[in-house]
Amino acid sequence: MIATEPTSSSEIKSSSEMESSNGNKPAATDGFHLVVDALKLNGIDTIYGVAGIPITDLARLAQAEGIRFIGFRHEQSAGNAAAIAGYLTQKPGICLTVSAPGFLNGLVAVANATTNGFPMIQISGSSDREIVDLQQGDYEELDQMNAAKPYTKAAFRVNKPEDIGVGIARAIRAAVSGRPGGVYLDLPAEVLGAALDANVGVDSLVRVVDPAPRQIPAPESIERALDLVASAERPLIILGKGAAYSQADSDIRSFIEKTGIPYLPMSMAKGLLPDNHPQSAAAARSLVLAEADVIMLIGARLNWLLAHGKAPRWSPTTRFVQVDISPTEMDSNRPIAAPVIADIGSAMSAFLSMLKPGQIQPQTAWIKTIAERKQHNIERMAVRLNANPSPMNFSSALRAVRDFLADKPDIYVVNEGANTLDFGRDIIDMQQPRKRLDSGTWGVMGIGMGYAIGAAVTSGKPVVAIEGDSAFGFSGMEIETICRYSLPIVTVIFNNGGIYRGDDVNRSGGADPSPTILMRSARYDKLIEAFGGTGYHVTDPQGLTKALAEAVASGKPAVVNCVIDPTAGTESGHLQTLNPTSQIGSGRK
Ligand code: ADP
Ligand code: TPW
Ligand code: MG
Repeated sequence: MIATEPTSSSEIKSSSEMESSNGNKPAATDGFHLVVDALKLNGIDTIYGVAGIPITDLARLAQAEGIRFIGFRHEQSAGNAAAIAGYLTQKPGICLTVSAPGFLNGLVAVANATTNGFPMIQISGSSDREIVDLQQGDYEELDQMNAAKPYTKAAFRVNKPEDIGVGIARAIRAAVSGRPGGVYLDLPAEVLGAALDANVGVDSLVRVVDPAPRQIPAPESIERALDLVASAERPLIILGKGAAYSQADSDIRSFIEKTGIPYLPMSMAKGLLPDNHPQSAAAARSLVLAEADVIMLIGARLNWLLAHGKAPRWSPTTRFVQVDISPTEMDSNRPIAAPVIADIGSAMSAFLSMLKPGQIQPQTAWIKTIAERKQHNIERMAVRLNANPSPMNFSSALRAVRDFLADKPDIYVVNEGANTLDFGRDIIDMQQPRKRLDSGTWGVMGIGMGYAIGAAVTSGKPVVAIEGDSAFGFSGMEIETICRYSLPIVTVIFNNGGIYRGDDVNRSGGADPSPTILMRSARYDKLIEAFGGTGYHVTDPQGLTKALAEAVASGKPAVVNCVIDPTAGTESGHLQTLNPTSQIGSGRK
């Protein structure tokens, strides 16, 4: 966590304390130094970014002062790396960008972080206020702070160097307190370059005390929730990525095991309890959503990923407990009978301490019904999983990945695509919390290499990124970044020659490929060879297993071009219902 003790100027070892040359003149500092000092004072050890005017020297200085700088090929990936670093560490990830276009490139990642509840701060250089405000046409001119506001949790601008400390403190608090999110901090070039008396500078810095304060639940809210759950005949717990973020892993597990309630993990909450846990209802998902009478949401929103909690997938009579740090999340889709407003760590320990012995009894009939459905579904899925079609399909390729990862719970899994994502989520079991990182709340493409880099840099652990061929393309150039920093990332590209499928046709009969078609003959494995990494080209599950084993054991960057049957996928993956079908007959069934 971020340092928590108060500070005084005497205890700060500042990069900006320059020796006074004549003993009379006070030593000077400047905006660049103050930014670095403020970040270091608050425990920031890594910056993800792209250098250029006016922040090149900021990046250099940060590196010189011991902050790790990871330089990317595109700001969106730098921002995604910062966001996932924030999710994994509970410290705001920092993304540094140049003005206007660099800023805008990074903004997509900040917006995505805000949507997902990941704490990050985009710090961007900007051009002179007077010129921007009068729209006189500066180099890379843009009113960045106002552009950022609608997409961020908070946006700040620092207008004088002595406010840098406060600006960074406010950005940190905004990013990590309450529901975490993306924050924008605007640093005009003239503020970065402005000189300031070094002592004044040191005194202006702020060490943020308790940036994400615990939010203790009201005891009556815990009691109300326990009473409701105790009255249930068919209770269910849904764990979301807020639960994973909270790092209350052992209390969450104890509560689930003590009460015997079946649970369903949302995709990034997989691994909070191991996926093979007997109480997991993941393999009976439709049944439990439709039939549960009381559902306890823990760090999960009733958004589109849960069909808004609405019929026909959900029972209209289900009653809800919702545990969330954000009070305004309640009743957003379904009425919440028992809201618990708290951080999940505090809520779970309150549940455990207020739970009376025997208050919640395992509901044996319900548990038996779920077990039977699980068994049935697992058997059905096994038929698909164990088949060996040639060419490979999503199931047979993912079986190889699943089996390879089974005894390596430490490995991070990044996953994006449509079919590649949907099958990947269902087939690959997770055993540890926060090891699965995916397209998240927006179902966005382009997070792959950024998340992989953020996870590898913060953890030092290996990452396997399972990418649709389209998904990979959004951040593919970061393969060079991965090689430049020699990160232990193995990127497996499920190459089915397109978005969803590789066999779509041009309805005009013309020579251009269909809008969803990509090059099936593409040799993504050769891309990484240009940067000194290792490429593999595989066409069957055995080849995939072998490539994974070799690449992961090497600890070096690798790309596996994994050839998948172009006819294996479905349009929009599992989201066909969201796809309006054309009235003019061009829609794929
Ligand atoms: P999922 O997509 O996995 O269902 P969401 O991102 O929709 O998860 O929901 C996460 C929820 O968790 C958000 O409503 C957020 O406010 C909440 N949350 C995040 N961190 C915490 C925390 N530390 N304590 C309590 N709630 C949290
Ligand atoms: C930023 C729309 C959703 S899924 C997808 C796109 C382009 C790619 C699916 O093809 P892929 O997977 O990755 O090859 P597969 O296995 O089904 O073949 N732009 C953004 N985000 C989204 N979600 C899209 C476009 C989309
Ligand atoms: Mg594809």
